[in-house]
Amino acid sequence: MTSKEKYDLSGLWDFAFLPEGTSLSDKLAGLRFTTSAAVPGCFDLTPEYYLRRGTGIYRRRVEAGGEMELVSEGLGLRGDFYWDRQRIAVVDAPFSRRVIRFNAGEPGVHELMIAVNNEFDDSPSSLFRRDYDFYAHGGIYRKITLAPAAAVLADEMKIIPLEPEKGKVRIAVRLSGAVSGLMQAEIRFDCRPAGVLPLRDGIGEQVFQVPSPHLWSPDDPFLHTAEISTGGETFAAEFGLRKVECRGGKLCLNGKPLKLIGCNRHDAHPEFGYAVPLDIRLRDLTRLKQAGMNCIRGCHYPQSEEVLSLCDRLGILVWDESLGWGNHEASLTDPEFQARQVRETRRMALDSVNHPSVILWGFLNEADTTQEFARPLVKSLAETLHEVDPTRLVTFGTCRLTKDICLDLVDVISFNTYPCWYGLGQDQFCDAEDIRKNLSELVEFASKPEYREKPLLISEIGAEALPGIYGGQRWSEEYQADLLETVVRFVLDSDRCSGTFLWQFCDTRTFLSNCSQSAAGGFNSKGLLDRYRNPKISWRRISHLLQQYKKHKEDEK
Ligand code: ADA
Repeated sequence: MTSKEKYDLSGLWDFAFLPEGTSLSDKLAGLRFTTSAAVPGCFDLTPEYYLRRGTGIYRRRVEAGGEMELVSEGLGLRGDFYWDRQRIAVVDAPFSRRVIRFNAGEPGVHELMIAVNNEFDDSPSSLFRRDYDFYAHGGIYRKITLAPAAAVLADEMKIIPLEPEKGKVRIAVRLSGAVSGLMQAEIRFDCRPAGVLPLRDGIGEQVFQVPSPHLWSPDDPFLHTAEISTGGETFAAEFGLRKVECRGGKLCLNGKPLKLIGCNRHDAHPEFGYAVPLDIRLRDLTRLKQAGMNCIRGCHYPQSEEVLSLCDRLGILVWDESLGWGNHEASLTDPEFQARQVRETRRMALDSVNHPSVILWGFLNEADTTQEFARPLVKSLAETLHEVDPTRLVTFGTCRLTKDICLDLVDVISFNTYPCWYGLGQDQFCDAEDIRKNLSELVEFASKPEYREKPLLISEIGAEALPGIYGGQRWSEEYQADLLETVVRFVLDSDRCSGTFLWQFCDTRTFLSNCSQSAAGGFNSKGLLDRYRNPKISWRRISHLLQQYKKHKEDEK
């Protein structure tokens, strides 16, 4: 969604650090910026502040004046924004995109300061608690841009495919600024006029026809462009014509049954934290596609615009989810937690709504959904997502399996299960029969009358493999490869299961390693690639299997 020219504020910023427990307000006056820091970047991965908790203060001088719009694409864990030492905004949700409109005062050079804090908040309303199995980095993870605020601003712009094969889409916009009363917006697709959209106080929606419609699919990821012009402003977005739906318990894309085989992928790197460079993201997703996989689950937080655009272009299907991990009753019943979850989940959906790659929306990974107290929040999150786009599918990753009492509230059943890793049967060597038995029981459960119309996904499954450890026993690369090969063969052969997201794409930093079955050395080592993206045996084994499967399918034609 573009209008005016935006200044990308990426680059070197002045930097100061306040250790854990220091309040910024006491130190603000005497702050001394002794070093520099990269934006985007994570200060707790720099040599000086390696894995430290506290407040990293980024400062930059910028030329500006009058009404301005600052966009923060994502930081963590929370950020306070100051303009000439006056606080103009607080971002209290990690990974969350924020549009900050403010008056910059007289045209000239001003000071922009962002105080980013990564201290843990363990209160029930916290969105990122210390027991999450991924690292709580401190930093500005994603781009910061600044632009003069336009007279007309686009708060929401949705292009929802209704009959994609015919090019029929619904456009819904919510504009603010100089938009009172009745107005009209001109619509163009691929730079060709397509009609006008009547607006009342900046709000309007209508069905339009895309001339020479071209479907989007993983094999042919074709993107159309839409432009909406009104009040001297033009807002543009790319979109794709594709349809995802549930049919008779199967996932279907553009009317054909879909089998999802891919990975859970943390948007993380050991050197950059969550400020992953574009080139690494492009390489990650390209090699996933080259391995024959067709999807990622963006675990466990909203994906960046950059990652989603790459998936649109590469033809990789996406499960995008809002931030949550193993949340319990205290949080699930906490009004502030509930409000924050609804707000952030809606924001995630509005930010990813025009990306054709995003076919699934999720939330609350592995929350305690075995009790009645969980249903109100699960229900309102599912309804919130369906309100943004009734054509997209909603789910959540549950490790409660057959004890889960919230599966009726979503479109797709997604089980996180770790046979032959967690729980019973800690055999030294992988027991394929045990895995098939576990998955068959889940298939049987999901085939019950009340669930059989909902597609079934194995949303997490895997085993730790320490790079370079061989022999076939637990923790070795062969053990993981044997386990994942068994899983992928089961899912490919299963008529009931629509796919799996293997846990996980690559090894990732985590915080707690207080359990003997995970996170050796502070890294979750269930990656099919190691932390620097070197393939483990499992990566080659699964890639080979998927190439064979693809060839077999082609030969069948
Ligand atoms: C869970 C969780 C993942 C990760 C995984 C593991 O299912 O959702 O984030 O922690 O287990 O490695 O144990």
